[in-house]
Amino acid sequence: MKYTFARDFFWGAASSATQSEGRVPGDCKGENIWDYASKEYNHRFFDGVTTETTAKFYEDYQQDIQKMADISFNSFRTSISWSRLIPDGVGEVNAEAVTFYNNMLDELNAKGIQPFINLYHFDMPMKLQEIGGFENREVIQAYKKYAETCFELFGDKVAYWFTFNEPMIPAEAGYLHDRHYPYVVDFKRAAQVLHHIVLCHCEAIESFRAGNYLGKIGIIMDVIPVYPRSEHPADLYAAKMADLFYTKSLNDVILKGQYPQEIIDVLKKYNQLPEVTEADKLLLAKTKIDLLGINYYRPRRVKARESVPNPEGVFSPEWFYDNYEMPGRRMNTSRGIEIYPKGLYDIAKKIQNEYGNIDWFVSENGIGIQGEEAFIENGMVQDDYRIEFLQEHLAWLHQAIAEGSNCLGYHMWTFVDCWSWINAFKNRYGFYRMDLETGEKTVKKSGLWFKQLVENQGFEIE
Ligand code: IFM
Repeated sequence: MKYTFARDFFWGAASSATQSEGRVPGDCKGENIWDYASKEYNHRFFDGVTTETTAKFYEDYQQDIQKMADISFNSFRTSISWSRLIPDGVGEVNAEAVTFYNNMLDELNAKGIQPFINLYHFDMPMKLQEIGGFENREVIQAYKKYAETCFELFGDKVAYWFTFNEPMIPAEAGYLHDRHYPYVVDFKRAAQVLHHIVLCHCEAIESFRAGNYLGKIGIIMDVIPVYPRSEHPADLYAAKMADLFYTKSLNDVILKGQYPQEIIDVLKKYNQLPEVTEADKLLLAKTKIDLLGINYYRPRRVKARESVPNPEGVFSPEWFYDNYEMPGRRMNTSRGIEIYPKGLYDIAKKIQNEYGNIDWFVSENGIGIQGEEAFIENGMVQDDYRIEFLQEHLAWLHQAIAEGSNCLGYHMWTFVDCWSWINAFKNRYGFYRMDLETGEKTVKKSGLWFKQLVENQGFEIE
């Protein structure tokens, strides 16, 4: 079977500033929450690796971009580090950062690799976190100013902008589930953080439209499609609630301009509603994006709860469902998550049927593997599992496109093995392997397969 994609399909990979750039003396970067947390809460990070040691993109960007060209990328997403550009979050702009981002963007454009630039990928400047981060409404104006600074400085080099990567995560992981700094556990505060993030997104889009910048702007969402254990009404309710909390609430506000009434009702009932003003509602209603990025890694399988939640405990979406371990599910044991390629098709159908078939692309998809050195033969990681993963996901994506989905591209996570939040370098995702001792970056078998894929505008399997 042959899978052919459009000639102008975007092919490439995604990364982020904090996960790839690293630090060098004299870079004048300000501290962000990850620089701080990976030192102060070092025990929470795999092997104690901090943000100082990432994929060295700040130093290696020229060679790295050549390596992207070597495997035929036509696009690449990264983010601007807010605390590199504006070390205190507000105020003075760091001239070193302006030079770096200008050079990096020029290099990408010169190599025919379209830069996709994201403004916020989990990395709040520490100075702003000290006044409450996204919990503090003042930070919305700081973010707006940061976005405007980026549009002004780099607008002539960037055609695709994104306001946030996975906007749910800073709220959910940082304010409810104790994974990201500031390690707060409080649903109502998480909901307020999420609402303020959504307002930041809207404000940045307002500024982008007002400035008449060239190009398109959107947002990158992580979507975990939900599947109930059975058709029993209790399992269906569990699935509905998991989807409402983690996906629909955010998708609806971004793509339909309002929070679903069901989430308002349930949060009111449990006294967890964030503060939302009438002016906020008007802003949400009028904000429209041009392009949606979807990060897809796994499904969420759920069943009806088997116990009653502790009424004195911390309110959370998990009050309404239990996770379900489906017999025979196919696991990526390195990450403890299920591999389910059809999930990508299901997402595409949802966008098509429920969200106006908006233009979108796969902004992340990938497989993180621990101990990948075990697969090195003759100096190259023989990652056939990654090629298989790509083929299976692309086959489902191809089917969705054949059925009318407006999917414009596919970005893998990630270009070269990089630092991950909490897991640091435990799981490797890249098309290139990063040797942490020598800093050497060598292509994996999947990188060469990807090159063929792009050059042939598709692939064939028997
Ligand atoms: O590393 C992350 C990225 O920052 C956001 N999406 C998931 C990736 C892999 O875990």
